[in-house]
Amino acid sequence: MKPLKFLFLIVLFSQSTYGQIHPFKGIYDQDSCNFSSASPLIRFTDSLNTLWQIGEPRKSFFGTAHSLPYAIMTDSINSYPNATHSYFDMVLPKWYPNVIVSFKHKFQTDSLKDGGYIEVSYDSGRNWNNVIDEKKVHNPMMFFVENMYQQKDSLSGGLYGFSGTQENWIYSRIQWVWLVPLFIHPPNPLYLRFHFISDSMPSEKSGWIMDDFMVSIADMGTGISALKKGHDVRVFPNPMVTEATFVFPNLKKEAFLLHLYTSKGQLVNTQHHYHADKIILERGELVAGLYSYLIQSESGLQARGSLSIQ
Ligand SMILES: [Ca+2]
Repeated sequence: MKPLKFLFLIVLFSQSTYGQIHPFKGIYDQDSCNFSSASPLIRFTDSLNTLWQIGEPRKSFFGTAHSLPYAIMTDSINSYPNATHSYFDMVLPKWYPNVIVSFKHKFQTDSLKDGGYIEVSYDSGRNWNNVIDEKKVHNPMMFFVENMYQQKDSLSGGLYGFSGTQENWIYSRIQWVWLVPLFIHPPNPLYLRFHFISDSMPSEKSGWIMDDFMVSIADMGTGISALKKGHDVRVFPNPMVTEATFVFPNLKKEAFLLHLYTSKGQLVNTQHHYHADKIILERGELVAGLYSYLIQSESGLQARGSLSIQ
């Protein structure tokens, strides 16, 4: 590849049609995977996977993992084969009203032919769309990316994706914001699928290496007013054992979200309800302890309180 084209490609990835990630009132990390131990975030659903390996890189272009010792990559030793297509999935634990998915990566492929792309599914893996088409396909309230490919970075077959050579680790981030209106908030967990494809022309290139996946949320905190008084929300029983009922006035028949946080501030449960004036929280996998809840309405009403689980 000519050096000039090289530079052009790298510049392409560092620009974005969707601007920068919006931190609002702060970004809070929720879940991560650095490949030093098994993580429920990463799943191998491609039964024909011949490509993706978690391990220690042993080819010169990859160098070492971003966080030692392990990363996920298209073969730890050999160049990627021609005419290949393999993927792995990332399944977010919950749908958050706004979410940022980030990862560190580098790649070496035949430019505009072989490379990687990311798809998103809102229905647990039945339908997939390229994540760069989010505004066109799912139209979240806001969608931002950093260091991502664009709708003009084509791989073979016309798919949009990363290709060419990215020698140093780059930090790519994707952000969805769904807070208002709540009724379009997707009901299922967000699935991401990381694909790697190559065409029929052999090449001696390393492929794609990724590490340090992170799921974060941004604290929206904008223009929210409290429900009239604290006692407008009743929670019973509190402490709860198997379930608790949250009752609140909902005269405008708005959609409401309930968020439950641990005492350390980690979001562990999000529920959304349409037109309800009560929300029943099932215990599920929640361990005993003290939690705090936040209830938010479509128009920005909110109430906070604490909930004890025995
Ligand atoms: Ca690592």
